[in-house]
Amino acid sequence: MRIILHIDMDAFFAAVEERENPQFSHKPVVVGADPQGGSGRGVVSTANYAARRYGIRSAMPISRAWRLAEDARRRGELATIFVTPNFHAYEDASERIMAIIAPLGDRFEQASIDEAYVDVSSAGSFAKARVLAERIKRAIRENERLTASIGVGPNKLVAKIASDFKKPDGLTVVEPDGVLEFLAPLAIRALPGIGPKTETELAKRGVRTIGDLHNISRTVLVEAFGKWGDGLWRHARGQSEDPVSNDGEPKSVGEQETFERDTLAASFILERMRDLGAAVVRRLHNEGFATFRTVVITVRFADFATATRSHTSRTPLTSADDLYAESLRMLLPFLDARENPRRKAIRLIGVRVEKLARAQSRADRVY
Ligand code: TTP
Ligand code: MG
Repeated sequence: MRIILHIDMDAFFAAVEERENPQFSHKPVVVGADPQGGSGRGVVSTANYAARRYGIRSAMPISRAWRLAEDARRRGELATIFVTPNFHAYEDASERIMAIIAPLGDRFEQASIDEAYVDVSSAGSFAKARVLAERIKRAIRENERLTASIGVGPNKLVAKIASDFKKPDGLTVVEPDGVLEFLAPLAIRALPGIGPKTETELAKRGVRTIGDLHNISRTVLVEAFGKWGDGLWRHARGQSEDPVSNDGEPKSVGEQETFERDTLAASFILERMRDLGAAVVRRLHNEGFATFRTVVITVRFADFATATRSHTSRTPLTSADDLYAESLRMLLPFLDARENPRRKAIRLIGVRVEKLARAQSRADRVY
């Protein structure tokens, strides 16, 4: 029998900010781009639960979050605190949390900066797994002054859905014979890979909950969605064999952008490169990586001729500034005669980092 835990920190970036800034406590907090009084660009990274009451969510434009906060304030509710991300603080907390969790199971997989799976099959029973989950929550609370929500299930799929079931500070245990009953009332969006498109498609067939999905035959789902329909049928029943392991890890993280108009305006191109690099480093950190050594840039000209350059540093690089410095060195020659003698306009640039590494585990120091 397999027993899997999924641990997911509550409002992670915002919770770390609250911990570091006692004056934030009990106030709505939004971590994200600078709102610049409502005209800021960029998005919300996360909002604490007080700010979510105003409708503020991850990935929402920061300008919209600002308006929602202003509306709330005008209604006489608490003013919202906006902070820009301090990735180092989140990584430090993440590292220490992972070091608490990793040694407690048979296998461990960090799934993002704030979530992890642990295979605890050797605990032998769901009752013992629950005790372990309680211990993990307590250790995180006592050592980090942060809360986590944990799901316990017979596989990763059910454990993940269970960790999301009661948030914040939740613990939900779903035993094998309770899986169907647990899933049935949930909205189909709780299943991985169901986006707005599939949701609309299924709503046309009267399917809103996972229970509704149970009433549709495997054949009909395969006819409607192909091979993925079969996965949907299995997921709706909480079936998944996915092992807890770090094998499927990304080997690189990259971003690219096609400009609205082909250009050779250096200040514009450099600014875009800086933003792309910042986005790459953000994603890198969100995936739980701390460093990279290789930087690859791509330049595509108006005539679609495409060049790539790469450089591997001997020492690990960590920040958006490091990445910008490296990419700049390789990009500049494409803006002048060195790599671009005919001064062709540029259509697209991209930047990617490779040779990724997680921060070193501190398990031995924590315990
Ligand atoms: P999540 O675990 O998805 O969100 P959360 O921890 O803030 O809230 P919840 O209590 O619902 O788990 O993501 C973890 C962190 O990753 C989050 O604190 C900030 C970051 N993040 C982004 O930067 N952008 C995003 O769109 C999302 C979803 C998360
Ligand atoms: Mg979380």
